[in-house]
Amino acid sequence: MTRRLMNWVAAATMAVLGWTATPSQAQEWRGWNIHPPDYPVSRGLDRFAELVAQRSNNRIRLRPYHSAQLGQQDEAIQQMRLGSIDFAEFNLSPLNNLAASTQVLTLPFLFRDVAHLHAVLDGPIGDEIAADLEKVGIVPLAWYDAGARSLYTRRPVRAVEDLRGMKIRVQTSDLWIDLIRALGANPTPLPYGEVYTSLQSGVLDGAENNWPTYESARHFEVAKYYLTTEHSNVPEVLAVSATRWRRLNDADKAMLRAAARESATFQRQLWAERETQSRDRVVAAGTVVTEVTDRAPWAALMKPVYDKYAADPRMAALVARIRETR
Ligand code: BDP
Repeated sequence: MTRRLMNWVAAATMAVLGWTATPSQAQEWRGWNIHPPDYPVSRGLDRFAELVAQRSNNRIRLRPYHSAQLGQQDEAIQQMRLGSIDFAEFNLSPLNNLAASTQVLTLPFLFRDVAHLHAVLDGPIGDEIAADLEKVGIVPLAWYDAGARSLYTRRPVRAVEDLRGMKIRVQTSDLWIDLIRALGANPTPLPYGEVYTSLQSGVLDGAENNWPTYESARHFEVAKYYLTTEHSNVPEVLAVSATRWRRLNDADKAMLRAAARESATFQRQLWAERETQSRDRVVAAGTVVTEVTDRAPWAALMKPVYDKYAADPRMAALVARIRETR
């Protein structure tokens, strides 16, 4: 590069940075979301956008793109790290391989109930995990609910033996691969958008998810046996790209955090209602539910998962602190 060209590039870069950093300049942010508009996550994001527009006098305009219009989750995570997506709502599982501490939130049979999960997320452990995500370019602002995940299959499964060799879809996460393997099944990582057709064609024997997703993605049409294993309570995160975050002043950061937390309170209420509604809807449509009343034998099978993912001192300490959280 010639010196003149270098000077020009430097001047142009400063102009761009200077322009975006001007607080009075209106900015439009692109937001990624996998769910359809009426889903609790989507309504939470819409609320977040409204609050930020009001409180910034329309200076920061958040535009959530619902229904995976901006791509599947793994691509969206990369785009957010590169700064081409400004905010998003992600399940934590596809972040497991990127930020190790997120794995503790995915671990099977760890949380006693929703109140326990909230106490962990909204306290110091949540802050610690958020700091790790920030290091990889994803700045968490609030935690959204995603309920408990259970297994569902094309053929009836009543006991763990029935799962042997079945191809079960998982999200992109090594922990999830080991978890499904520990059940004797065959874990198959696939993007969310391919699950329906893969269940339909028999490429998959089953998948696992919460009631609202099983219902909204219409997986109940192609895998009608739902077994309430409730094996993971992995939550979700509302986050902003580090590229955007770095350019905000402290007042805007505080405003965005408060708006995100308020949207999470709203999302959590909607979530609780939607879980029951979704379950009722799929049962009315013919889903056969098998209740798992004793989860102890399922939890016992998870020993290799804990041995692998909760063994190093930091992880072991996090798990112990989670168990102690009241
Ligand atoms: C849903 C989550 C979504 C995930 C999806 C999945 O809300 O973020 O992408 O599961 O399994 O429950 O891929």
